[in-house]
Amino acid sequence: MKNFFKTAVFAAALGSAGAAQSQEDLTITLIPGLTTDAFYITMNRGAQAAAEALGITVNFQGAEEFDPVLQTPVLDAVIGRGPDAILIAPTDSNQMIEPLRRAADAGIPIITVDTFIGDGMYQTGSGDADFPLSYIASDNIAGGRMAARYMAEAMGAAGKVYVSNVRPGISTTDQREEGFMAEMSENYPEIEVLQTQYNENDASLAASQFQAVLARNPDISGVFGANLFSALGAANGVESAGMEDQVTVIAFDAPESIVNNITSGLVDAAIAQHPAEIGYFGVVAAYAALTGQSIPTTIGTGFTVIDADNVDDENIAKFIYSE
Ligand code: T6T
Repeated sequence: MKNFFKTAVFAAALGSAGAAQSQEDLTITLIPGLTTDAFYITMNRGAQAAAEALGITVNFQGAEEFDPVLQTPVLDAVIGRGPDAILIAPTDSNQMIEPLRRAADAGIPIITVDTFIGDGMYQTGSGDADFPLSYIASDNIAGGRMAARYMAEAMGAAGKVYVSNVRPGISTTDQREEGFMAEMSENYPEIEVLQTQYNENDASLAASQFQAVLARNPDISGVFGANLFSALGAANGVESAGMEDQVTVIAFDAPESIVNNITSGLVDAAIAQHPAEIGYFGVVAAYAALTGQSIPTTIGTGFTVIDADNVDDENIAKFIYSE
């Protein structure tokens, strides 16, 4: 059966199943990219707030590292327990397609949060990865562009920078890098962007990579840490080298430690995502689908830029991630 027809049949089945089941009995499982990351801990806080508001259950279950090889058995175990819906941050846009198809084939509706599979265009009737019902996330290309603009302004629009990133194949961090590169090449011809350094989500590796880039480029003037661990590592590397005054650090994500680094002047700005919003609206979207409502195929959430000017503002506190 073509994907499109499968989806249509699935949506019809979902409507009647939703109507038949008592709403209080609904159980949704949220599978994060990894369990020990303040970004996903905050997402779960939002998900639990929505679960409480709706009187349903949301379970949080995931692997300890951001790795499709570790996420797949977690997903298979969740499929075996048969929740009413799965919210998942797929850890690889291609490698998680087949594991997620097993959930869809078992009749479990899927919504992806934070990251996507395929090209992130769902319910289109084309491609082999359009079967999730919705994608709820930050606009990561726009976020990468924002990071580039903050970097360029802090550096006086000239100098040498690089991106510290996790690994290719992750939709979010790929798009941040893409947005960052596009903004730099379109608008800042005097900024040279060096080769990206991939750190496997390991802050220590990201820190030592800064030392290696510095050894090759003593005039390095900026690092963009494209996610929480990349940013932490980049900041630590800059600090160990005593280069705070020469190097601009722009962080994606806003855990407490990065916010402290803004206060101390080590990090110039953090692009804070709104993970609690992603979790909250993920659960609401799943609930809506399970109770027979139609839902948007994408829901975009916002950003808040934290820098020295607003870091102590009381309205900013809610955007700092929970640990
Ligand atoms: O930046 C977030 C998330 O958006 C990304 O997909 C993976 O890394 C984080 O979880 C931060 O560590």
